[in-house]
Amino acid sequence: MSSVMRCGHGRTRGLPALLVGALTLAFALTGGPATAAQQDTLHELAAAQGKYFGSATDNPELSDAAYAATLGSEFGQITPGNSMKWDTTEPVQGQFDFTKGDVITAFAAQHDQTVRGHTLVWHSQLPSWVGNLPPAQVEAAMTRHITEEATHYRGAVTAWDVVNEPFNEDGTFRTSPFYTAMGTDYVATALRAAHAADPDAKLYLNDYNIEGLGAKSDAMYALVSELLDEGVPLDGVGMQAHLAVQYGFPYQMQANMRRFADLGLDVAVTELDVRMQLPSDTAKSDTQAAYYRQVVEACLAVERCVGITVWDYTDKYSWVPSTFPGQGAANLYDENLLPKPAHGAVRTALGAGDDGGQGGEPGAFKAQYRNTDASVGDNQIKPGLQLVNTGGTAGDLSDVTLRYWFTAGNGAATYSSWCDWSPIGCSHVTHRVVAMDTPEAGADHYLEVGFTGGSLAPGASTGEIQLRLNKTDWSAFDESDDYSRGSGTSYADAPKIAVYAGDELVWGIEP
Ligand code: G2I
Repeated sequence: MSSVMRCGHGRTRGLPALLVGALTLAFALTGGPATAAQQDTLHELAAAQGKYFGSATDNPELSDAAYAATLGSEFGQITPGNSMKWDTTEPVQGQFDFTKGDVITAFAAQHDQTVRGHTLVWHSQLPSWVGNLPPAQVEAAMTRHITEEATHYRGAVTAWDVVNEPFNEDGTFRTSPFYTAMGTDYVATALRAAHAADPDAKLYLNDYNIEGLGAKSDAMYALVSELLDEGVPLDGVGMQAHLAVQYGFPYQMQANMRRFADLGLDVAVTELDVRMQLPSDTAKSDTQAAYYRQVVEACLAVERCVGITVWDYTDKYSWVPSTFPGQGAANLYDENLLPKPAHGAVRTALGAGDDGGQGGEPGAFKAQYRNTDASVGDNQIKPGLQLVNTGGTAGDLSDVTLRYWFTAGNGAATYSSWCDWSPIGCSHVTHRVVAMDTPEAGADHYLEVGFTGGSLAPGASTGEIQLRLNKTDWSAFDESDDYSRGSGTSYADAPKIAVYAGDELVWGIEP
């Protein structure tokens, strides 16, 4: 069966000057090296350096398919943001509920990820019954809680934040039901109980504002030194790293990590984010990217720094705006799950692009689709497509193609295809109809869309490409069963539209 490629008639609409400028720039970088392998994920880059790269997550977010896809693919470790906390796991004394945490560990198992358990003993998100216990009963309640939870998650949780946030800012011990009942001994008691329940888990103390040298990290240093001297089971220190553009980078983070490492402890960055006063602008975004980069560099420079966890990867699910009104934009990906400059900075710091001179990596892309054609039985098929660069580096478009699959039905076996409009200019868009050698359900042909060259900046989209095709005898289609067709009339991620970089499938599922 023959297939036909025809040029579209470029119907160009007026564009705002700013947009035209941005697109001209985006398309200035034509050419570039041929691409061969799919872009490494953040975790793959970190793993190549002997570290993990992880993200916090939470149960409600997992029903967001696009969110879960990136969580499952880009990260090698996850931490439940809430689901293993005391108020969730033992809301009533002696009544344990691990349902939510089990969802997290199952997700991790499915995606070959490790899990950091967070957290066994903390003054916050603590059910009121604990605070209401007579002090003499708190130790038994704490030990029981730790024992039940750490036993339940044996094998599924590789590291525990056993005690979270034990210190005030000045380095004194924070008051809590545990401190009130047991004094500073509660920390050693908690660690021993966790070790007894799961001897294989790495046990951590975790806190914020201990990333740099200072009174609070000095207090943590003194505590862990003492615990180690006493032979208390302790494997590491977690530095949360909730940073803010307006407060500066932690003082001497690398030196601080190193002093803990020199005690024989692991160090982990456990909750990294970098918030800012909204709205974001270029200067704040640049500072944020620099802070993320500096954290990665500090961890890479200290062998005992085992990995980095971001406190969720997207602004869509950040804890920041509700806690610090007017602040936000703290994460590596924006609210639309598109990578921000900080993402590129992390990738670069992790060594992306160090390809030994073998040539660049293909871009990471996704396809979005909207239905611009309500009629399933007329003589034209009119998909709206857009291509988004989901990677941290500019994506070379010269060998990128998209496929939209459909069934031809009766009539002529030759086609015309058209690009009706796109902000990138239809003259940059190529398209043709291809007959499949082996038809599949809902697919015996596909519309293939490509580009004459150019590149897409990290996070950028081509914007809408309005496409149209017909048989040369203008006979009707039946689109109702077409593989790639969707009914949504606004743009959404389209897994049934494939994106290829060269021969390699980089997005979507083929029929
Ligand atoms: O506050 C940021 C983090 C600081 N270090 C310890 C972490 O455990 C802490 O995580 C946050 C969670 O990310 C938030 O999601 O802890 C907050 C509470 O301390 C969590 O927020 C709570 C809300 O305050 C509740 O209203 C809500 O019911 O999340 C709960 C579950 O969505």
